[in-house]
Amino acid sequence: MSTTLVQQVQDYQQWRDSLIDAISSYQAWLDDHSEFEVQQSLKIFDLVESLKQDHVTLAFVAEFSRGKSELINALFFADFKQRLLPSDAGRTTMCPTELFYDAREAPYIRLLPIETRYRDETISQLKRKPIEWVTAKLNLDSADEMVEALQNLTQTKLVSKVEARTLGLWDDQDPTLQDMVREGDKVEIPAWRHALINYPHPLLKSGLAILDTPGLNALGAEPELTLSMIPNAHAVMFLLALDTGVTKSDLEIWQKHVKPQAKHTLAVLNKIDVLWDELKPWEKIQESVQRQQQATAQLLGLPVGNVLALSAQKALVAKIKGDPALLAKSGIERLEQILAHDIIPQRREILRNSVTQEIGALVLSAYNSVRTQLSATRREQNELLSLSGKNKEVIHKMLTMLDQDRNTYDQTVKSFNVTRGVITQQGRMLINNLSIDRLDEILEKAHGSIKDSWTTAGLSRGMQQLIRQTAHQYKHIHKHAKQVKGLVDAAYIRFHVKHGFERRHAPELSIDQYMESIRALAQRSEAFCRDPVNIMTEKHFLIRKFFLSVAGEARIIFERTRVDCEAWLRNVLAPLITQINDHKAQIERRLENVKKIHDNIDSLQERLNELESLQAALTKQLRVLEGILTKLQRPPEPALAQQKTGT
Ligand SMILES: Nc1nc2c(ncn2[C@@H]2O[C@H](COP(=O)(O)OP(=O)(O)O)[C@@H](O)[C@H]2O)c(=O)[nH]1
Ligand SMILES: [Mg+2]
Repeated sequence: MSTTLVQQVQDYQQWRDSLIDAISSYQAWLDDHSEFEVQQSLKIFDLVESLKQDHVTLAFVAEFSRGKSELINALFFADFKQRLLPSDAGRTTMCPTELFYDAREAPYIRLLPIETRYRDETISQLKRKPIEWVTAKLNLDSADEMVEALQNLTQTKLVSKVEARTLGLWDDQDPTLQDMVREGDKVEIPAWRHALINYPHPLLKSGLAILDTPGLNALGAEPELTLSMIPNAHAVMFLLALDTGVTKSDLEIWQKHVKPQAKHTLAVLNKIDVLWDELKPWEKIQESVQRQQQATAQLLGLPVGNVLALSAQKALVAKIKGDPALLAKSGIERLEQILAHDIIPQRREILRNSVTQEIGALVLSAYNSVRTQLSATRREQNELLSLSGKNKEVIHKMLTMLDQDRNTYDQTVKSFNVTRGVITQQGRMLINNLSIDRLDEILEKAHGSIKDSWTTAGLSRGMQQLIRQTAHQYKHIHKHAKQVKGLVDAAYIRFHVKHGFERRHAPELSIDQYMESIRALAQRSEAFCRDPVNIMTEKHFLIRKFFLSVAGEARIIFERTRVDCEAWLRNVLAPLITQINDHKAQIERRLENVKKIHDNIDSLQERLNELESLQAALTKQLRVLEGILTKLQRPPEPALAQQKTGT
C-alpha cells in the first residue's frame, strides 16, 4: 500500500482527534463556567459522537466480474497476504457489502437475509435492528477462518420463479435476468441482501469506509443504493474490464447509477494485464492502453485524468510478494495517489467547515463575552482609581448615577423579555413545521396521490406532491426564521445604542441544502420513472420499494433540517443573552464597589486588588478559548505539505 495513502488517512484521523480534543477542551471550559447552557453541552456531545463516527466512504460500483472486490483487496487488504474479499471466477460477492471499523463492537460479519425484502423497512432502518441480521464473530488470528467467514458473501439459493417474483427479484419479461435461470422452474438468487463487516484494519480504523456492490441486478433491485448509499459516498470508483470491453450493461450502470449521483467519480479500466504480451514491445502495449483510456474518457464524458488503467490482480500479487517492479507495472499507484491527495483532503475540508461552523460560533461567542468582561473590568479599575482622594459627596453622586443606570438597564431588559417571548413563540412555530407528525402528513399525502396505483405514473405524481409540500413547509420555516432574525437584530441595535453593547448580527439560518437534497431525490425518482424498463414492465413491487426508500431518505433529510434549526435557534439568542447577563452582573458589581467605598474609603485598595485578580482569571480564560479557536481553525498542514513534495 502506498505510504501516502496510509499517511493521508492517518493524518485525517489525527486531525479528527485534535478536533475532538479542541471540542472537549471547550466542554471542560464550559463545565468550569457553568453560566452557559446545559443544552450546549448536549449539542457538543452529539458533535463529538458524530465526529468519532465520521467516515470517508468509497463506493465501488460496476457490473459483476469487473474486479471490484479484487481492487478493494489490492488497495486495502494486501497486508493480509490473502484475498480477503472473495474474488474468483464464479465465486463473487453477491450482495452489497460495507466494510468499516466500529470500536464499540468486536470484529464481525453481519448478513441480512434476502427474505427481509418482503418487509417495508429500508436497510438503514434494519441496521438499527441487529436481531434481523445473522452475525458471526471474526477470528482475526486465523486467516483461514476469516476467508471462510467471508465466503458467505458469495452464497446464493435456488428458489421458484414465483418466490423470486414476490421478492421483487424476478420478472418474466426482463431479458437481462435470464442468466439467473437454473434447472426447471428454479432461479438462483443471492442468499443475503446486505452485509456489514466490522474489521480493525488500520485504514478502516482511521475512518475509511468501503461499499462494494455486486452488479446491475442488485443495483436495480435495491433502490436505497441508488437513492442514498451511492450519492452519499464521497467518491465512486466505476470499473470497466479489458477482457469484456464496454458492454451494454456497463453503460447502463454508468448512466443510471453513477453519472447522475456521484460527487467524485473515477473510472478504472481494469485487467490491463490481459494485454501484456512478452512478444510485444512494452511501448506498444502502453500505447494501446492509452488509446483505450482516451476512448473510455470520451465515451463516459470524463476528463482523461479521471480514467485510470490498472491491473488489480497484478497489484495484489505484487504487494503480497513484495515485487516493486510488478507493482509499478500494475498501475495501482496512480489511483492511490488520487485517493490520498484529492479525495481524503476534500472530505476533511467539508468536515472542517461544518464543525467550525457549529462549534466555532459557540466558542467565538464565549470568547467575545470574556473579552467584553475583561474590558469592563479595566473601565471599572479606572473608575475606582478616579475616586481615590475624592470626598464623600463626589462618591455619593457617582452612586446615584450608577443607580440610575441600573434602572434604565432593567427597563430595557424588561422590554426585551417581551421580545424574547415572541422569539420563543416564533421558534416553536418554526420547529412545528418539522415535527414527525407533519412529515407523516406530507408522506401520507404523497402516498395518497399514488392511490395504490404502484406505477411509474403514480410514483411520479407522488414525488411531485412530496416536493410541493416540502417546498411549502420550508417557505414557512424561512418566514419564521426571518422574523426571529429581525427581532434579534433589532434588540442588538437597541442594546448597542442605549447601553454600548458591541454591535452584532444574528446568524442566517441556512437550510437550503436540505431542500436541494429533496429536489435531488425527486430527480432520481423522475429518472427512475422515465426508465423504459420500469415503464414497460411496471414492477409494482419495485416501485413500492422505491417509494418507501424515498420516504426513508426524506425522513433523514427532515431530521437533519430539524437538528440544524434547533441549533440555530439556540445560537441565535445565546450571545445576546450572555451579553445581557454579563452587563447586568457588571452594573451590580460597580454599584457594590462604589457603595463599599462610600461607606469606607479605606476599602478602595482592597477593591482594586480584587479587580486585579478577576482580570488575571479572565485573561487566563481568554488564552484557553484562543487556543481552542486556533485548533478548530487550523488547516490540515501535514497533508498540504505532502501534496507539494508528492512523495
Ligand atoms: N486478469 C485479471 N483478472 C482479474 C483482475 N481483477 C480481477 N480479475 C478476475 O476477475 C474476476 C472477477 O473479479 P471480482 O473482483 O470478483 O469482480 P467483481 O464482481 O467486480 O467484484 C475474478 O476471477 C478475478 O480473479 C485483473 O486485474 N486481471
Ligand atoms: Mg465482488
